[in-house]
Amino acid sequence: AAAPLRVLVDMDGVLADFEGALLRAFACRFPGEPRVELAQRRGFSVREQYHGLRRDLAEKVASIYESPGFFLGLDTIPGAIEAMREMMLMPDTQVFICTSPLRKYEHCVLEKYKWVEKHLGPEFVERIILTRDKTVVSADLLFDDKDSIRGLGSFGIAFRESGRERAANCSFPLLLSPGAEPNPSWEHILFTCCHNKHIELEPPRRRLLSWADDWRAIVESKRRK
Ligand code: T3P
Repeated sequence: AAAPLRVLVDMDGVLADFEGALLRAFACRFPGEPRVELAQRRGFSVREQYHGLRRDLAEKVASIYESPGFFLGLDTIPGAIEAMREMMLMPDTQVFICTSPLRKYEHCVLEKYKWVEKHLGPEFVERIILTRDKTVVSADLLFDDKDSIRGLGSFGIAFRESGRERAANCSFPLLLSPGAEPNPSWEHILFTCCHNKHIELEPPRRRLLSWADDWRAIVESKRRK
């Protein structure tokens, strides 16, 4: 019998539409401010791109995703729910939702759990892995829209921002590490999202263009022959 395959599926950008909701809420709350349309998004961190547009917009955009109700209100990514249900029923396949909470975890953590229960059901709540470092989780596959999966967060912004943030980072040297596990067991499949579609992957790295793309073939490619 084949060994069971373990698949990690990221949440924001893969199951839940973080970018769409963020842009809509930003435009609604700050109608007079410049914004980054989805076609113009580059780089994983929305905060960093808004900071580049005008320094004070970083705080404004962050205030949107840190607001109560933001994570719970995210729409589903097309095809995601159906794909998760189907994957969950595949023989010899273990499916987990692997998601990182914001550093400001107050609303985000609870709302991620509620979102999973609302859209996928309680059996998937059992399968949530909440971690700021996905490199320590062992699996065969990780579907994630973040182009480089590191450990504890993304740091570009911290260096370019206030001394306070820089100081905060310095007191946690681990924040600067690339992830506690230098050789993660999973193969990262980049899930295409507005902010990563221009990135050219180094072979043999692979993408899933959407849930309409052949995720089943990617899953099957990892099974021991
Ligand atoms: P996930 O690991 O499910 O993709 O950082 C905490 C979560 O919020 C993480 O969830 C990613 C998401 N997020 C973005 O997608 N873009 C951002 O700019 C920020 C700050 C967070």
